[in-house]
Amino acid sequence: MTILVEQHTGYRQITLNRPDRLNALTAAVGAALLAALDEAECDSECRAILLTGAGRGFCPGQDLTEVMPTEAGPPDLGPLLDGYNAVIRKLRALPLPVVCAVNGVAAGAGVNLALACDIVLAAKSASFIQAFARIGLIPDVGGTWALPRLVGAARARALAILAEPLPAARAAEWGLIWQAVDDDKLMATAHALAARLAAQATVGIAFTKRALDAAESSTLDQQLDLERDLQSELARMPDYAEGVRAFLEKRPPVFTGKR
Ligand code: T3D
Repeated sequence: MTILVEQHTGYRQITLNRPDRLNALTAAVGAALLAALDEAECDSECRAILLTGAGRGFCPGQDLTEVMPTEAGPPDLGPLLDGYNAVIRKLRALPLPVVCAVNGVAAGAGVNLALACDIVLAAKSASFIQAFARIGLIPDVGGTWALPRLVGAARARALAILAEPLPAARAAEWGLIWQAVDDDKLMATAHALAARLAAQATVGIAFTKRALDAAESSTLDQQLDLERDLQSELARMPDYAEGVRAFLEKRPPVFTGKR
């Protein structure tokens, strides 16, 4: 199995599972990941996702043994990238929060897969390498989009062109990820976060994702209108009623995540 899916109360853990190759991506892994995300979305009990990797690495990007130029000619990377891009689009549009626990080195498309998730934690021993320049490519699967937005133009350019490893602690300091965590605490921290998110107001989180993504290409006027519309819709949701009631009754809210 190239990926593993585990059910937990309120969330699913998806684990990239090719540890002998540090969980390198193939077309089949991309398709399995997409199917797992589709299934999670269709499960009304699933209110968050935790993505991680098996073994000592998170993901070193494309499995390079599968895209070797041969005497017959160069590989056609277009269809392969269409498959990975579908996963990136899915992660961004998923109406569920996605936590990524980067358990070890992330390189190439593996970095940009992590950056498409909503909250990225990394083990302190992990590092992020935009390795593409080492093999004559550009950052793909959303890398050129995400990098400057997360760390600014100067750092994005140096990371992309130099392809040097960025240690997890510095990645957090620069705003590439949310938090660097002691190695032995990573998975416990990630599970606690996924469980916490699974108990939050799910539709509110989905709308927050939508609004923040829309803001990347909106004017202030457009964004103000979108916020008004989404907020008006949320005010009709049971979780809003519960949140206000719980506040007034001085107790923790019990959100259902239902519409
Ligand atoms: O090309 C296209 O289709 C377009 C799409 C491109 C998207 C991309 O992701 S391009 C970028 C591809 N990735 C890389 O260039 C990174 C390659 N890997 C590395 O540079 C290093 O492995 C790491 C820095 C990530 C980790 O180094 P280290 O020393 O911790 O581990 P290692 O010994 O290099 O790797 C362990 C094993 O995993 C090793 O196999 P072996 O020798 O034990 O049998 C290694 O070959 C394998 N492995 C690591 N990365 C890949 C890989 N096998 C296939 N593809 C990989 N990307």
